[in-house]
Amino acid sequence: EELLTELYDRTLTGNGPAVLELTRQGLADGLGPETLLYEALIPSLEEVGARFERGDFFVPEMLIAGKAMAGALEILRPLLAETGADQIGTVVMGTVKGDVHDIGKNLVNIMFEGAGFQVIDLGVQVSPEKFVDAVKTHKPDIVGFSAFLTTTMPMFKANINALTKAGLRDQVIVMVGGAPVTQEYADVVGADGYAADASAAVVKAKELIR
Ligand code: B1M
Repeated sequence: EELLTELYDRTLTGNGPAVLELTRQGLADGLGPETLLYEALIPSLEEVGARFERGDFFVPEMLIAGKAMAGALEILRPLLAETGADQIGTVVMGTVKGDVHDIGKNLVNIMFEGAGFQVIDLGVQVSPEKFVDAVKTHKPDIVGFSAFLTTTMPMFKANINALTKAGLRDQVIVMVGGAPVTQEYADVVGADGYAADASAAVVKAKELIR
């Protein structure tokens, strides 16, 4: 599919307007939102990351590619979240302190909404105190922590410790995820659930609230 290749290329070079146009065009041509996501946008950002690691891309390139993808995600959001599913639970989500990556977290939120969860998004750089306050206020079924850097993953443990100290650990299911996170790491910090991507996160969440 030519359009998917072009969408991949334009995301890679961070051409925001072209990415928006191609996303709209793809939908008009009958391509599903999942196809655009999993066959163009996400693979393109993976390549951006690979180029960054090799030193072929720098932070500005990573930033504009991320912005281009975020724009496309806003077009896809209503389509991915619209299923008419019954409300099945509440999730508080945030990217941990020290970490500004939010595209993956936002995608998880969209999928949660599509599955019938009410999502309270605390944004990025969320401190343990802020997570604790939100759990107290909203009494969610699940609290989700995203971390995208090996240097910010230890915040999972800090967040869990803060919940324990506040006497809330037993009242909420803790889920963790993000690019460098593994099931092993999730087990080590004492999380209740881990998922590698947004679709798996929904499956896991449904399993855990049962
Ligand atoms: Co940064 N970055 N970045 N970055 N960035 C990564 C994450 C990196 C892997 C790139 C690389 O080297 N290959 C690398 C981390 C290496 C590591 O620690 N192991 C990295 C780095 C090093 C950095 C900086 C330190 C660079 C620097 O300044 N020298 C810096 C850190 C800033 C900070 O946070 N303090 C930085 C900055 C940035 C930008 C701001 C420029 C931009 C972010 C824009 C934004 O998010 N608004 C950016 C980008 C775009 C990336 C890459 C290229 C793409 C991330 C992305 O959106 N992917 C990324 C490379 C990569 O991931 N391969 C990279 C698409 C997204 C859909 O996937 O985020 O994995 P992902 O989310 C998935 C899953 O992880 C999962 O579901 C999501 C959807 O399927 N998931 C969950 C996520 N949260 C979950 C929670 C769950 C369950 C599943 O339960 C609660």
